[in-house]
Amino acid sequence: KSEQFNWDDYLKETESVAAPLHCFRQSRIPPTNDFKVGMKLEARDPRNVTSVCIATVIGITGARLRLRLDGSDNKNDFWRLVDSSDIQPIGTCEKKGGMLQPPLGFQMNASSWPTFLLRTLNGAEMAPAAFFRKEPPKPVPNCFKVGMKLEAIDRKNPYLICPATIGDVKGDEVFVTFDGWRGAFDYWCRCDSRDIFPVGWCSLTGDALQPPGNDVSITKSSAKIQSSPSKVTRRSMQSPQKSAPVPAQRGRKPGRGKPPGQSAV
Ligand code: MLZ
Repeated sequence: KSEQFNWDDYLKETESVAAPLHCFRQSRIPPTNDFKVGMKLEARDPRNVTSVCIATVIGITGARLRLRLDGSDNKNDFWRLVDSSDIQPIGTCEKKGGMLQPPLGFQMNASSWPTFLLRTLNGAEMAPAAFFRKEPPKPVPNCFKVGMKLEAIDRKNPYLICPATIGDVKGDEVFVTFDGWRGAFDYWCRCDSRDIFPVGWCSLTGDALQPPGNDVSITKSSAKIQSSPSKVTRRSMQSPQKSAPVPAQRGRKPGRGKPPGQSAV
């Protein structure tokens, strides 16, 4: 097995198909990312979604920004696409008659917020309005089918985009299963979620697509794994049981949807 992950080979190996582009709420050509580290913008607080806060661009990855809310800690960074409706230029909130809020977990006394806000915006480099892209329209209806392949954000490690398979479909929702991780990272999301991407997305944006986990075809390759010490180490280090035991199975309906580990070879 070659170390470099290649979708064409992988789709053949797994005898599966990529979910069609029109199923996703993503632009056909990923939006260009002109943002620079240090720029400030307004962002919806992911932990308190009715609040609009000031955020700073901490990093750039493909079509996404790594964001940190001003006045918050460095443990709650989040990632947003440049065409996300969760971000907007500074001034937008006020223009709409809203008020900028301190983030959940604001590290200072709440009474110091107005002063903090003035200071944080003073002399700040504000991201130009032209850098924000329009969010693509919602795809209707849900056209995903069980077994289709995609690239999806690992919500437990949101900087990672990984190969995934549709494990189940129910109404407007899909069950995203991560190949080779035995269900530990799987989740249900709406079919118009901004966290799922068509096959090939990462190669277009320059993001590093994570290779599938090592728990591929547990039964078939178990003998091989035992005989190879390096594999045992890698496997146990990444073992989903260690990092995330039972809760990942929540929401998974018994009987339906292939266990991702076993479906991929
Ligand atoms: N090294 C971490 C990341 C796993 C990422 C899985 N993505 C589907 C772990 O083993 O928990």
